[in-house]
Amino acid sequence: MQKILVTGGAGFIGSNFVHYLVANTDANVTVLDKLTYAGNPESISTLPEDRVSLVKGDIADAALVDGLVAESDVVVHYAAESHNDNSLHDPRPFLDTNIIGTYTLIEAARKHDTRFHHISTDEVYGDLELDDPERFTEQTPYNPSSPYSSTKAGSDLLVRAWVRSFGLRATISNCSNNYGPYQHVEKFIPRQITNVIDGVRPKLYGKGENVRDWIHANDHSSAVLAIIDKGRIGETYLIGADGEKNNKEVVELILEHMGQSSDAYDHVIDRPGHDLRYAIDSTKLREELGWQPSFSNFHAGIEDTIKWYRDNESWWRPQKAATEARYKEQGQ
Ligand code: NAD
Ligand code: TDX
Repeated sequence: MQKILVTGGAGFIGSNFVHYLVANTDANVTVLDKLTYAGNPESISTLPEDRVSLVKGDIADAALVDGLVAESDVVVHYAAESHNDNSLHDPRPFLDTNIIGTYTLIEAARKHDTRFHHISTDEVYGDLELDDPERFTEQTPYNPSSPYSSTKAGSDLLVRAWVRSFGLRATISNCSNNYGPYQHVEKFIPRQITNVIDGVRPKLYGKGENVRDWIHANDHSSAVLAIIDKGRIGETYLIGADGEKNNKEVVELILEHMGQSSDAYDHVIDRPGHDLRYAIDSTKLREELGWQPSFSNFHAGIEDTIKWYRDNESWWRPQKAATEARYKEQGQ
């Protein structure tokens, strides 16, 4: 039975992975999470206590991290400051967690020769034109735009250097935009769903032409497990499910599924440096590891997600007013 340390396991995607591990493996899971504004212990509180334990702490705390990594067979590193808009207003926590935190973890993994998987994002590759026939591949040069994506790029490069210089047994995955339950209401899809529940019109940045390549969080989790089981050490795998949609289409879809007129949204000021389009070519992951996404119907996935936010208001309500107050200050 493997002992897996999941950093950021009380966040959106990390908690999805912890649920996925409990359902699909016999692993024992320890979650290390600082429980920032983005972490919620309720996201994993229904899981059996003999399978999952939560340690509240910072991934940049070297002594704490050393002890936890020493007891683990595998580390899966999700913890991060994750929101682009926040990084534009206060970049410092992004450096502390995404750069120093990752450095602290890989130093411990090096010392204890522990298998390490680093979770990253397609945003490290910058953006594409709307009509570019190419998509991101593992060979695309790094070209991050925001403080968030530049710290994620920095953390990826640290992991690569530790593989080459110190023989760290690591893999990296760069995934596209995730959606599904337990996502913080600051993010695009849950923000708009909970706005509609509150009788507030959705807010579209700029013209709404920006394209994101959506993947259900469960498909991200199944891909990460495949990489841990079968991925080659030192390799990077791009994770995506061919889900390109522009933001306007997504807002219209949410409004339609929630019984509103599809034009009942407002345009607000654009995000500075707003990446235009992300698109992932996941051929390597599919051909080398035989992975396939199971959520191919975005409409059905959005419908389930809307239902989850309707049914789980107690999970998101405490964060909603403060999140909207922050956006209001920024004119968004
Ligand atoms: P999230 O903000 O929902 O969760 C982040 C979690 O990390 C929270 O539980 C938070 O408490 C924890 N955390 C933050 N700083 C910490 C620290 N210093 N020490 C310990 N824990 C800390 O983020 P998410 O959307 O679940 O993203 C998780 C990972 O996936 C990130 O590395 C992100 O870059 C990556 N990613 C996200 C997406 C996406 O669409 N959301 C896509 C690709 C990659
Ligand atoms: O109110 C909004 N209106 C709007 O038009 C918000 C919150 C966002 N947007 C736009 C900006 C983006 O084009 O929607 C798109 C998605 O925005 P976010 O949910 O903030 O995601 P994004 O910036 O694309 O980054 C996400 O995917 C990659 C995650 O937050 C990152 O952690 C991940 O690395």
